Amino acid sequence: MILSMRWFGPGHDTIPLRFLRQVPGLKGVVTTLYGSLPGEVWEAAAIRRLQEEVASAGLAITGIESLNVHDAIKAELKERDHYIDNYITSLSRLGEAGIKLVCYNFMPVFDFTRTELAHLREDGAAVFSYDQAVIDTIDPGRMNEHMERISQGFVMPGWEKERVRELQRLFELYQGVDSEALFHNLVYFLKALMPVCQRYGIRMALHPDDPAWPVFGLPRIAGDLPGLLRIVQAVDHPSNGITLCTGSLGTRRDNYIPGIIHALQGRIPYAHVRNLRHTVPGRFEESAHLSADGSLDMYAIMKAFYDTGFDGVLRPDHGRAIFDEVAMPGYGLYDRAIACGYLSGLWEALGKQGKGGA
Ligand code: DNO
Repeated sequence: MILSMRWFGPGHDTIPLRFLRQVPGLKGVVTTLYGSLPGEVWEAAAIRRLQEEVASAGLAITGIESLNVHDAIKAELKERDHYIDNYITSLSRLGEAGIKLVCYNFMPVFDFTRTELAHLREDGAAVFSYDQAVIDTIDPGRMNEHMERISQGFVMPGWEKERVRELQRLFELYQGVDSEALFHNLVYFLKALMPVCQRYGIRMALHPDDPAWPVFGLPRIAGDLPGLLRIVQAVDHPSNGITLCTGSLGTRRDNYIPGIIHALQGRIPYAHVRNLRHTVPGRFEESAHLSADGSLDMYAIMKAFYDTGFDGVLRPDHGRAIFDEVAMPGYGLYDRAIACGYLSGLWEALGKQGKGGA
């Protein structure tokens, strides 16, 4: 497993790379050209600059999260082939630079959705939380204002102001796009990408829907095992993979994560590992990574990765805001560093047990 942390790039991330370098066992960062909008072609020079900056801190870019997909592709607009060509050009530039892991999502209009980004827990830690009853009171066309209000001045990934400014228009694009159509649009996109992925050895890693059920009536196709299996089987190529995000899939109590990891063996190039606590149906709050703090069994999850020979990139996901740290919600240093220690500890123990003890 290639332990990594998400880093949003110069000017966007408040955490210096030299701090990340001090996290034990960290191999590199998963990053992106944070200012770029879906559909833009990534310039080779910009990729190189990012790589040089990361390398100068003694780390490597272990993957891209995300290379976002333009809505024309997801909603099958007439310009979709143009945007697919742009995507392929960006992929080939990443491939030329030796970057071989690309995370993306195929959620219409919004990226991940939360009602609070600083929900206070008993111990004073602030976490992301979700309450369907609250979502049901929000006008979908104003969800961007809600996110802006709760994001403490940071631009949250997938919620770029330029894109979500025209939410009403975005919603209109998806009228008539049901989950079946969305699935076929994904398959069309993936089939077009496979030659460039094959050429450079790039592995695409689809991020599951978060939460893993339809929000604001928009279709969702990547929230459970049958949905994910259908996707990997429809384009049956090792480059068509999944980001196994325990926190997204784990929003649904009926998703048994270790079972999903086994069923997708060989098709998981990338893992997001985090925990959350279910409260009442339709409601959850994120927690510390520790199994005892949430509803997911981190040992069973890491064991499933270990037993299936997982050798991809793994990173802790959303951290709690603790120790008065000021950082992008979910992406501070302290709690994610604690998580790295915990996940590395589980992994070391699994490795030593696997070899009959050490
Ligand atoms: C949220 C993240 C998502 C994820 C994208 C992948 O914190 O997990 O923004 O990066 O959905 O494209």
